[in-house]
Amino acid sequence: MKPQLLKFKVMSDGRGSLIALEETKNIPFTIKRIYYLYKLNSELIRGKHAHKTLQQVLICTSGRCKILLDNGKEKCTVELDSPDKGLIINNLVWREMFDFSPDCVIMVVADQHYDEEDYIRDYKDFIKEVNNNANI
Ligand code: T46
Repeated sequence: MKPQLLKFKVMSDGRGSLIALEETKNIPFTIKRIYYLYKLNSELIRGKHAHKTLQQVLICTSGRCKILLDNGKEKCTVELDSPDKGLIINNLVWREMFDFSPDCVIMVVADQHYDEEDYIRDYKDFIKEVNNNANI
C-alpha cells in the first residue's frame, strides 16, 4: 500500500520555524482531538490496532520514528523524521509505531473524540472487518 503523506508549509526566518495546521485546509477533516506521544521506549512497539471509523494525521514534531501500516492486503513502513511531514491514517488500517529516537514526539490530530469502542485491537478481528467491508 502507498502511504498518504502531507507536506506542510514551513514559515522560517532568523528566529526559527513555524507550521500552522488548519482543519479542512492542510488537515483534511474537522479536528476533534489532538494528543501527543513522548518519552517513548525505543525497544517497544505502540499501536498494534486499527480503528473502525477514526481518521488521523500523525506528525513527528521532534526526532523520528517508523510506522508500519497494513490495510489487510498490503503493508508499508513509513519513516517520519520532520515536523513538516504528516501521515494520514484512515480507518481500517492497522498501525504499529516503533524505532523511536530519544527526542521523538508524535503529535496526532484526530477527527473524533476518544472512544475505546472504535478500536480493533485483535489482528484477526481486523482482517474480518476488512473482509466484511469489502463485501458491502
Ligand atoms: C493511534 C496511535 C497513533 C485516552 O484516554 N485518550 C486518548 O485520546 C488516547 C489516544 C488514549 N487514551 C488512553 C487509552 C490507553 O489507556 O491512553 C492509553 C494509551 O493509549 P494506547 O495504548 O491506545 O496508545 P497507542 O500509542 O498504542 O495508540 C495511540 C492511539 O490510541 C491510537 O488511536 O492511532 O496512538
